[in-house]
Amino acid sequence: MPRIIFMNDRLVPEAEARVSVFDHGLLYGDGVFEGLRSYAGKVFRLDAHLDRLWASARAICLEIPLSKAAVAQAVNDTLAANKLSDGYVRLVVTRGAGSLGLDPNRTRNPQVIVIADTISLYPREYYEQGLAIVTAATQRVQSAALSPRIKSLNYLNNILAKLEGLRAGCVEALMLNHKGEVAECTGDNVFVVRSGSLLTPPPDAGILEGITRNAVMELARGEGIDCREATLTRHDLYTADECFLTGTAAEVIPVVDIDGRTIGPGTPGPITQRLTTAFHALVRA
Ligand code: PXG
Repeated sequence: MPRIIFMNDRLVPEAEARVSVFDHGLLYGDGVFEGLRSYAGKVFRLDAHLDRLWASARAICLEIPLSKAAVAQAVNDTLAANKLSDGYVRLVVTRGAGSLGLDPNRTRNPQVIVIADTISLYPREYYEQGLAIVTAATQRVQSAALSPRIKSLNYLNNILAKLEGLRAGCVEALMLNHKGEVAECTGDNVFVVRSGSLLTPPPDAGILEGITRNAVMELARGEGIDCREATLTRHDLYTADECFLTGTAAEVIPVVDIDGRTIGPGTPGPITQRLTTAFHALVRA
């Protein structure tokens, strides 16, 4: 079934959804994006995703030529046009077509694109048994070079780390910042449980402030679990009682092995399981 894509102001069949080879999104990775999910016909935290998209755009001086309300409508229309009630949405805003050369002032027409598709999930056994991950040698880019808080079309830093993970037989890889502190995984945030407290690196560790991360922190507090941001080292992860990752695609996924060290008893822990259950209830609420 060919998909229906939203491009700028209308829905078009996949075959007609085209961007210029002169688009700076293609030429330089100059643009921003979001990955969203809908559950039972409702997009999870749509406003938070739009706020983050607008913040990313602002940080790169990119003016999105539509209102947030119009983009929200486009997201819902695209899901409906593709008859998806449980789906994955990729929202992309490119700098638009321009002359060769970096100058963003010599571009026109930023492209606003909404793609809706089925979501390809990690196999069930990963959730039941937990993931093994490795630390990538590729560090997170320093914020002074390119803030990891910008969800830009420039994902090579994460892709290089992902390649390292895949070469080691792992579907995710842990990334450290330039100080050697734990930042996040290539497309997921990281949490540990230590003595009953839930800990996750702060935004200034060089992370994307995940929407799933924030939802899980709220859920933990609602469940009476002490939850805070903390600077973490690999040692903290190796010696944690539990570890899990969060992300739009992965939701909450347990980690039971990091760089060959077994985490806790090597099975998904009780707090991880509680938060997984609470997250499933939240997205369907
Ligand atoms: N860190 C990074 C670097 C990410 O790219 C997250 C954390 C988790 O954030 P959310 O807001 O999703 O909880 C991400 C999110 C994809 C895809 O298609 C990638 C993400 C999310 C959804 C889909 O690769 N990355």
